[in-house]
Amino acid sequence: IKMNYRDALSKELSYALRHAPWEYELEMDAEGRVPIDQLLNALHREEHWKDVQEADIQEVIAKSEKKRFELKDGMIRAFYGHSIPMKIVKEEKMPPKVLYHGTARRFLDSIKAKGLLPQSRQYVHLSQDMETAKSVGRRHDGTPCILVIDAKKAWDEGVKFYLGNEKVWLADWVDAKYIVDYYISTTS
Ligand code: HQG
Repeated sequence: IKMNYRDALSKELSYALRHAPWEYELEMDAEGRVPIDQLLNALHREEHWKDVQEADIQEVIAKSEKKRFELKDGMIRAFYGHSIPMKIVKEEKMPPKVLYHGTARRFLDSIKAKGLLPQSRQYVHLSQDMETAKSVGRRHDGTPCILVIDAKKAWDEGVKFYLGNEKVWLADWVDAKYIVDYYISTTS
């Protein structure tokens, strides 16, 4: 399938699985999984997706630079990014010692005052490495800011962390006291 079709399908999957499963009449389990057949049937009702096949979704997953979805045992889910009212249950896990968060310079004052908030999503999204954080931040600001989070200290003090995928970590809220450093990324 063509790149444009793949990208559009990826966005459609994100929308259905993260933000609006009811528009597709999907029955989502506690971890955010829905039966792939249910999703395909819903997509087939739309003219644009009438021919989409499970193999196309497999191709979206295989060729994506980010690990956004899991397709396993006839079920598909988004690993992170949810905004629906039902809070998706994520696996609690000990984080690496340090995590990063890429954001916009214009959010810094508010972040210093209130800590990292999930905003429109269910969880705060943190990155395993600075490069990933930089690309996340660039979605909000051409010259993004990378915050360094002392995840070990937070974990030791009882803050819960959850696994999104290998590069994306989740938390309910990150107190500003755990932001120990930050960089403004002037290079690409
Ligand atoms: C900011 C993408 C003001 C926060 C990415 C961020 C990620 C605050 C923005 C995933 C704040 C929310 C999520 C506070 C946090 N005051 N602003 N107190 N606390 N913020 O898009 O983390 O491509 O909802 O810094 O790669 O940017 O979709 O979250 O800038 O993994 O798969 O509020 O989505 O993945 O923005 O991105 P977002 P995010 P996909």
